[in-house]
Amino acid sequence: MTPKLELHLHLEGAAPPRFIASLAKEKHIDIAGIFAPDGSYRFSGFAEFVKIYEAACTTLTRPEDYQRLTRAVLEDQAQHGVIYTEIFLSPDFCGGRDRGAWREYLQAVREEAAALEREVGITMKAIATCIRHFGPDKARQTARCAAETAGDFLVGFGIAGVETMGKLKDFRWSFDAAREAGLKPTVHAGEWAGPSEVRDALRDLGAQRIGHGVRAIEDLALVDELAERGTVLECCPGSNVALGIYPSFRKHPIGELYHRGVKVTVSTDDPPFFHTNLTREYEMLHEAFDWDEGVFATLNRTALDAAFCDTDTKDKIAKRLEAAHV
Ligand code: MCF
Ligand code: ZN
Repeated sequence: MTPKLELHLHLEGAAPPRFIASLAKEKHIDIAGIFAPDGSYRFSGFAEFVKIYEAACTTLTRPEDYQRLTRAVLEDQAQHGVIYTEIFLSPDFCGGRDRGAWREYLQAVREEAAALEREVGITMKAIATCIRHFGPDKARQTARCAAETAGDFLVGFGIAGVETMGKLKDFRWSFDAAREAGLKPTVHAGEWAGPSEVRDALRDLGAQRIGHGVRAIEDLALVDELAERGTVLECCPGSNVALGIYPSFRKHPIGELYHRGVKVTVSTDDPPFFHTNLTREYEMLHEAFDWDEGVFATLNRTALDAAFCDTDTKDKIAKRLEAAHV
């Protein structure tokens, strides 16, 4: 199987619905409304997605819940050939932005990730993420949690959530604090809003990578700029199609962005919500654009170059990629 890197995956968003349903039952939390009769997550459109995502998070109340979740998610990724993954985690959901609690959650995730690295050979790093629709004040608390725990496991700082709310420049303090602590910045932009959000992410927050970024395609001068700067887009085509931004993989701009020299990578975002996994994403891209192993090897190499981890980890992953392509 092609070894794969994944740079854009929300930990709670990767929780299988059965996992969340069983925690809800255990804790007598009534979230039955978030499930369809067949047991999958039920939502229609982005606003409802955000609502049920956050409802699912109410079942994750202890570090050990995140520990179990980490195991479930990494085991699943390893099944799809993922050897390196960066996962979004938020102090907002892990202990309600309390710095002591956040440390405990992060430690639980980190220990389980280390166990999985030994057991199935997948390397995980974490990106602390603030939530745009919670506003800049809460983001500052999130950034303080993140800055205190920056290191070889927590390597990045990001922002996700409702892109049409607020202005990115209002989150500058948080991104500056995170950057000073050594965390590398990635910004969800150009998904629900147009190219101007991508420009803001670069200018106001100094984003090294853009989460999604696909709507940059609506401004070809920006596309050229992204290509020249070498900014990496964390594209999640299946997510965009499932949420209705594009009608199909064939109509997704990842093909044209790649063709125009933009550095693109492929991730699943929130796989059980979008009925996808990385194997399916590759298959759909093969069908839509005739991408072959050579293109996928390029995308994985791009992901490795753009990874936020230390150089020793990069060297180790590079060797595994090379071994697969001789
Ligand atoms: O990338 C997708 C869609 N665009 C924006 N935000 C999210 C996506 N998946 C999860 N999120 C948000 C989610 O609503 O990320 C936050 C939640 O607020 C969690 S980050 C650990
Ligand atoms: Zn995302």
